[in-house]
Amino acid sequence: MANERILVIGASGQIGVELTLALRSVYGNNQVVAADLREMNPLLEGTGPYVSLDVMNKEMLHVQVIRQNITQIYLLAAILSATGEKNPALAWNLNMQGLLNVLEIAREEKIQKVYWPSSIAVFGPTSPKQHCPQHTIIEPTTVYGISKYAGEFWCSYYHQRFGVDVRSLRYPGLISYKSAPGGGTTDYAVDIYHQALNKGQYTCFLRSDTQLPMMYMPDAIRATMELMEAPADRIKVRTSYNLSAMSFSPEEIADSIRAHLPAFKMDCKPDFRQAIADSWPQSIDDSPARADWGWKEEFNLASMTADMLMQLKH
Ligand code: NAD
Ligand code: AKB
Repeated sequence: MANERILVIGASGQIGVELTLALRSVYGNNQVVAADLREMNPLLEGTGPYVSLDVMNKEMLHVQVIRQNITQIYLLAAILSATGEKNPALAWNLNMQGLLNVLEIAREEKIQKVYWPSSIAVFGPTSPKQHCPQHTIIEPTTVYGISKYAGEFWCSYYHQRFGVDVRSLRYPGLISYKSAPGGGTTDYAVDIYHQALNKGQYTCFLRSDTQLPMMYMPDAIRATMELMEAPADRIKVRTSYNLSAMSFSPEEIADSIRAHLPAFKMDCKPDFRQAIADSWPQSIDDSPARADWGWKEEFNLASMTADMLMQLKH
């Protein structure tokens, strides 16, 4: 473990900040190199090495991997669902070429492990709405979902064909208090807590009864670390594992906030993101993740809300 050198690409983003800090606490600050196109997130300052890097520039990425003696790569740079619908070509380019650059360098440099997240966005309107299984009809209707589904098969291909140990999770919407979300359809479930505390009011861009699968960031980080630490023979799904913790609608999260802030008010003005949300399942069956490497969530809606409000008040 002491010899691992880990590169986190997209380290200044919503997941990247917390994953970098978690990896540094396990592997050592200097063993985890944070990399991003944008400037270092202030929460990473003074916690370890940072390089400015564009994952689309394969040569620059290759040089960093060799120069830093990298043994594991976590690729988090991507364009998410809502931003992707505004600029489909850009989303496809980054989400696909970024992954292919990493997989190819991982193959050439015999990188020990690669992590790349997929999303519940792979599922489309023809997938089951409730308890959507690991293996089912998958016909995504967003460019983000199409790029994630294609990416899953590239991961599986590099594993079967070249032996690259690449692992992946289909995250649900992630809720966090440390760093802001970056252009997804589930971002309302972060903003609502900020607005509840700052203004006592929130206007949601989804209909109040829109159920979506969600997860608190500490569970998502732990799932990622547990997946990556599991022995290779326990990883039976080489596309991407379904992963689940809770499902709720805007009215249910608002009710959970009212248990702490009774005067909180929410209204809804659905926009283009409603169609994206409507195309996704409302709940996910993640039994293969539970059976293969022992996944179990810790947070539900009530315990997440209590923690979010407590953390954001400080
Ligand atoms: P984010 O937008 O918050 O962060 C992405 C980071 O990548 C940003 O800091 C951005 O500057 C960086 N980046 C963009 N282009 C880059 C480039 N060319 N080179 C280097 N860095 C670049 O996204 P996130 O929410 O942290 O998501 C990370 C990954 O997890 C993505 O693959 C996303 O699809 C996936 N995911 C996220 C969620 C969620 O709810 N946050 C859910 C499912 C899947
Ligand atoms: C998004 O809303 O785009 C992401 C996701 C579920 O992949 N949070």
